Amino acid sequence: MKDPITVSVTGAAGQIGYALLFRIASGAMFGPEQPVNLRLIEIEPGMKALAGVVMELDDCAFPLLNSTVATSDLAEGFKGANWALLVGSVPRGPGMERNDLLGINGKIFTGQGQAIAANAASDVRTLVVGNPCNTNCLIAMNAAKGVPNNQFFAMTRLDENRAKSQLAQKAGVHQNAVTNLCIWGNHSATQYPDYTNAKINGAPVTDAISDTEWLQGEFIKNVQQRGAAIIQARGTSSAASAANGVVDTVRSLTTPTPDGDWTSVAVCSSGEYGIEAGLIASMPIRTTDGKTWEVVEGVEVDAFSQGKIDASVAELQMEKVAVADLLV
Ligand code: NAX
Repeated sequence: MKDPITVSVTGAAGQIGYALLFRIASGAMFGPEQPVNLRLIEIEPGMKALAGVVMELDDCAFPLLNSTVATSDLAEGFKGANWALLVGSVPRGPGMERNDLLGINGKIFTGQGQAIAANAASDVRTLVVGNPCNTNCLIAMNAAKGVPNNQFFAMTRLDENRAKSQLAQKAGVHQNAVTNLCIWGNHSATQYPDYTNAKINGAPVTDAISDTEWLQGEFIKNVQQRGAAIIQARGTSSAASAANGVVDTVRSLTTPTPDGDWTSVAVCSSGEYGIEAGLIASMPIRTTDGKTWEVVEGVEVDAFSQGKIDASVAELQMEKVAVADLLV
């Protein structure tokens, strides 16, 4: 048996946590031969529910689950973590402005970033899911002194998966036929699902879907608004598909990307594609060895795409300004 990987998960008693932990423990995230240690982090009011989740994990008798810790102490929670999955955050309440939310969550991600730097393994990779995830990731990255910026990610994989399904359904093909789908920018309603570079069965999307008005209108809107549509239908926000996005993101960052393809994840920009350096922006990413990743270069950005990317990056710049006092 290999040495276990230690995975810390915040918001572990929440709905995404409930859909995520069992998939990590079952081997869906790191494969069928990789044992895991789970370190589950909740705030005090969530600890009772978390105890119940731990009972259920015990009751699964997962062969790959080596140990489980449940705690509200960040130092204990991030101890030895190889992966920190930051899912927990405070939801936007009635009358709360986006900037209020940024400020409240910002403080949480400062503390978590510091605790990661002080307690996690040196190779720790952090994936932020809790919204607003790009800017929360920016805050955690800045607070985690000594941890390289290229070990921080924010999740846009659920958006990528949503976009692939939308295109596949429109074209009448299986979703496996859709590749090279990049989500650019912010995980928000300004995100840009780039159909111009996506492929269906290896050919441009427009070969299979000639309805440009749909591609530039309804398709983009459907992806941007999918979270709201799920809340309206289900009465609560996406959880299983979000947890699946987390599993997919980690798998993509730990296994080689298929030749010629890429995946979407928000990373710290070094100025690629004119995106301001230091912002956490979603871009096309690939890994060759399952450890190091790179931004795919040379993806064509036409005028339509550029306008959409600029709008989403402008929103990220505004968010950064709103949390400037937390980025010291
Ligand atoms: P829930 O409200 O069900 O669960 C959140 C959990 O986090 C709660 O149990 C709460 O006690 C805990 N929590 C709050 N503050 C914490 C802290 N400081 N430390 C540790 N735990 C803390 O939300 P859920 O549906 O699980 O969603 C979690 C987050 O994911 C939300 O911010 C949500 O907006 C975000 N999402 C992000 C997505 C993405 O693609 N990036 C998609 C799905 C989801 O909307």
